[in-house]
Amino acid sequence: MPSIQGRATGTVMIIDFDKKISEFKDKIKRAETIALFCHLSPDGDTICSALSLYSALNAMGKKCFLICEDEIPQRFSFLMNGAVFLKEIAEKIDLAISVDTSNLSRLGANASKTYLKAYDTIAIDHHFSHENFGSLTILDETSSSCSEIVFDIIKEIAALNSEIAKLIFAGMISDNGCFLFSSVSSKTHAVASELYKYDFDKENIIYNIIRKQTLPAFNLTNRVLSKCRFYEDDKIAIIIFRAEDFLSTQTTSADTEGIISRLIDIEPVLIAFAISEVNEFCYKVSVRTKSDKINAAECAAVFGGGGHVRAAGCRVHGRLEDVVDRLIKAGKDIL
Ligand SMILES: [Mn+2]
Repeated sequence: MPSIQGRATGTVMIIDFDKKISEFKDKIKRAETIALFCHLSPDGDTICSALSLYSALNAMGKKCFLICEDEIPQRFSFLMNGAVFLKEIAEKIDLAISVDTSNLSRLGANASKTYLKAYDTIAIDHHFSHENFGSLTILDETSSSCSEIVFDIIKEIAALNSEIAKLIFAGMISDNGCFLFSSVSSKTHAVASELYKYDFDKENIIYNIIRKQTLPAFNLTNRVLSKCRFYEDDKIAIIIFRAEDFLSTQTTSADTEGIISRLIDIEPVLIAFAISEVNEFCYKVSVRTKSDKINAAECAAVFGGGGHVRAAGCRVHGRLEDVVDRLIKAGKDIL
């Protein structure tokens, strides 16, 4: 955890924030073309961090691009306001900015194809596991979302408006469970309080991002929860999304989001795993833990993944039952 010696800019605690912001401004000033990069399997935080910067930088007259190798989930389409994400971009750009991305592999093929080939690079992030890969890094591991950091950056470079406030709010609640998670701090609420000065439909954003469920996703939830497995005196819970579950409910792995939180809410459960079949020998795994004392990121790191203390992810290769056995062992090791 970084010590709080950086100037608190009203909200964000970043070491040398003033220096970093002035470097940020210099880099923006020099760049004519700017590309904003979201991580693979994009979530609300990375999408909204990118969209709000896109809006602010466009208003400054910059030529901006939004890049994400993976499809943006349908549930976020109400935030796009005409913006279009590209899967890749051929032209060499002046400035590449990654948001909410802890390491370069999270940018997929775009990391080497575009990000590293840009004349200059910036990384804005809040992951503990952040690997310094940008020529300028603006990092606050204590922030409950990357969008909160972006909020303080935008305040320094552009005028806030209701569109940007809406995006920042949407990004924040995507990562902090609508202010329910332990990562929420007085700083989080201070940012929210500033956002509420602008006119946007909070309830609609909360419905669209947190509460809304499609009928196929509801059917998928029912199907997999009924087959939930418990291990280690019910301390470890596992749900498995097989290819046939997706097929018969007409869903994809994008519809699994949030289902894992149903497991961690069960009283004896301390660690929850959601295993999602990519193919017969590859599984995408989400890890959730009940308290800060049980480190999900440490567990995911065993398999080359990463994330936060309470929520992390990785890919595990092998036959399904072997994957389950290895996860139970890794779970026992962090208990
Ligand atoms: Mn995030």
